Amino acid sequence: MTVELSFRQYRPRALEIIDTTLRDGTQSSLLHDHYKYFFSTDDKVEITRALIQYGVKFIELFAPIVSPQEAADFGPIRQARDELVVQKGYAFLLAHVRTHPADVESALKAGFDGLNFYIGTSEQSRAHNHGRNLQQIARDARTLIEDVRRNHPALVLRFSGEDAFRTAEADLFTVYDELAGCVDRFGTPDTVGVATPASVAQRVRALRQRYPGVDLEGHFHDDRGFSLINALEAKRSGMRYMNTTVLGIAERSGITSLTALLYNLFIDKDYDALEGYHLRASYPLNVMLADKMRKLVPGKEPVSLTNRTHTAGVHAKAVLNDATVYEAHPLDQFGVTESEILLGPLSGWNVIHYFLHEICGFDLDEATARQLAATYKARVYALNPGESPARLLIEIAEREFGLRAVSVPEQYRGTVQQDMTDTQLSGGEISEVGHASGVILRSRGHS
Ligand code: HCA
Repeated sequence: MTVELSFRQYRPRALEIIDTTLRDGTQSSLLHDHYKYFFSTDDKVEITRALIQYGVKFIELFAPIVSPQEAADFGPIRQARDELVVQKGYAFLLAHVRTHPADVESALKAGFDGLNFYIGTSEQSRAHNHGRNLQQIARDARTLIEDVRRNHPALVLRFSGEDAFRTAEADLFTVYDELAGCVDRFGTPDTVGVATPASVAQRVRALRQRYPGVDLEGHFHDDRGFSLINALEAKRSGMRYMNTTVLGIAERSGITSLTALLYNLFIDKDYDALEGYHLRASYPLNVMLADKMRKLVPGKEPVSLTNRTHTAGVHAKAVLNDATVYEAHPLDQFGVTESEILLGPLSGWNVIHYFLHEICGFDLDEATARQLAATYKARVYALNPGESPARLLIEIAEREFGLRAVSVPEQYRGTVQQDMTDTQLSGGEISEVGHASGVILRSRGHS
């Protein structure tokens, strides 16, 4: 069964994430650094499911013309989307297309819900990328997009002047004026990471004033470390659509991290923007992607265990008394808790691998994690209330798979504290589960 819904039937929320983990995310050099190179079809399906479960309604993919593999992967991704429609509502699959008929044709044939057109508009792009002037860009884009609009009125269409923040405002207007009548959104990609909060606010204001009927979409690269603050500023200035990726992975140093953005909107009490997002799944989402990339959730990602890890003696002691001494933000509500990351009956092998490898310090590979996950899943349903899935998993790992935690020199044991307390949970004594790695997990309900 193929489900089709028109964008015209959808009422956009105050903030719509357009997640591009499966497009710009796969352009991340980090995949290469970790010898992963690309996501498998299964990875893509799992990431699609996780994003939709999280509440994302727009997922950007490469146009099928990019490679036979991308073309082949669209079917399984769409099927995963279709299977979640009843439970989570419709999610739109958008093709990232050059303003070129061949890209458009490949996406239309595959059955995408929308097209994200782009072509460079900055001087640098015009001179060295494609050689067209502004008038040619505007005319060609209009001919192509009007044609798509006429023949496929249900599709959601976006146009981006690539490198918009090095494109003079007047130049951007020259192109966008031609297209305002035939697109749903204008993108404003900060392709090379030159934007600042001030220039973002100014640009968003100017575009909103000139095109009140067209929504705006942001895409902020992190070359200066501003991708998060720029996205927050754009949202504050009235931008509704934001490109993100899980963990912020993308070309070069990446773009805005999905969970970092929502976390900060929560801290800023912009609750309207959070409608429909399953915030407690934030950390599990980060863990899943990190594990797929064979790395840790980076320390610079705000929704990370690192932010609940305390090493200085003074800090660790104070946190044992009361976590708020060194933890100001509600990380538990974003899933940085043992109860949330870990270990229910539905935990996938990625989470199991992460827990055993990164938190418990066991030395295990992916294949072992998969086998262990199967054993764990066969037994976890038989646990009585109050029995700990984490304890069950550790027992299976140690007794049946002979795994041992990597040993840590005596003097460092107990000096690192990861605070996994779920302050939202009621009941259950707080106790400590020490591991040979030296990590102390504080959790409720463990004996
Ligand atoms: C790219 C460049 C892009 C496109 C963004 C967009 C950018 O990888 O093709 O289509 O809005 O940063 O400009 O990611």
